[in-house]
Amino acid sequence: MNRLAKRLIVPTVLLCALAAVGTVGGCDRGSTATTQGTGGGGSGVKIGFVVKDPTEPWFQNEWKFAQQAADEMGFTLVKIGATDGNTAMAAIDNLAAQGAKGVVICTPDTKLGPALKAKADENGLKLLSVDDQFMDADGKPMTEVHHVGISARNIGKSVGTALAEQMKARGWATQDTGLCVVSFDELETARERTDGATEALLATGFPKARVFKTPQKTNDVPGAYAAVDILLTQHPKIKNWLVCGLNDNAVLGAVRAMEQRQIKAANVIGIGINGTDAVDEFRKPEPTGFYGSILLTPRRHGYETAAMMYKWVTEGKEPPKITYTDGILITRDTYEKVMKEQGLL
Ligand code: FCA
Repeated sequence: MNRLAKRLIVPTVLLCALAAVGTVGGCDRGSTATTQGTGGGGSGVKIGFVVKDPTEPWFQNEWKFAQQAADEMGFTLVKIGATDGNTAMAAIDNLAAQGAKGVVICTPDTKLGPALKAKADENGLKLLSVDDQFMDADGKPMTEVHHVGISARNIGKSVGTALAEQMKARGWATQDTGLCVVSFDELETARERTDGATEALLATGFPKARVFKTPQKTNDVPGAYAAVDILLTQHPKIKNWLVCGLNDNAVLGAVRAMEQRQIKAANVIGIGINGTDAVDEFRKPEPTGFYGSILLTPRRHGYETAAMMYKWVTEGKEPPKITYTDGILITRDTYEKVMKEQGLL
């Protein structure tokens, strides 16, 4: 299946499957489909939770934790996967028509911020953006929309520092090594992460001339694979690669492209972001070039955002305008312990 087809069809299929076990259908709406919570709903309050990529474990975790809040607090959670702008806009109408009072959203397109905000206002829905902050017409963050996001630059810096430490541990010479930056600069949180990683590595004395940025066209594993494949064609002589990107998918795509070129795992240090999407990789019997990930806090992004919204619509308790969350490095050796502690495994 080609990439476009995958992006359009897979979420629909997945959500239709979810809808089949839930109480509400909605598979007649293309990639928009909704599922309602199993429990709760006692308060009669409905809250929407829209995510840009329901196939990504990160977003599945957000939904799982948001559902916990719904079950505990007794409201109905309406989950909507919106992989494109039209679907995201339609999701707001759909929620309003169902009588929802608020929506938590990670939009597939941050430039839609003003349009999404206007639509939410028009429909009397309270709005909280999560992960990807809305942009205004000048490309500046829309600070008037309440937001929960990661401290992207600091998390990126943790990636850069960990790359430098692991490079040192492996005794790599700088002249044999390159930094592969899988970039997605149109998304602010992505740019901040990869810039932060690069900055921290440069601060350790790594030369700027050995930093190679390669843009991914789509924010998924195939998009990163394609971007890194081009980079490797351009630089066939580099022996060791450090890899950073916006999330685990970006680094997984890079690692797969390197494996395809017979670059050994021992010559690759990839460090992702999310952690939730790295579990299958860490479970492989042999280590791969995917060395580690900065584990974020999906519980805070799912449970807390949904709970904040519930309190806002029921008690008038306005959430903070901006909340930043942090992360912690996990590797093959530590992920099980750390993720168990955080209720993620
Ligand atoms: C963005 C990324 C996700 C996740 C989230 C916190 O939305 O695309 O993978 O990292 O930020």
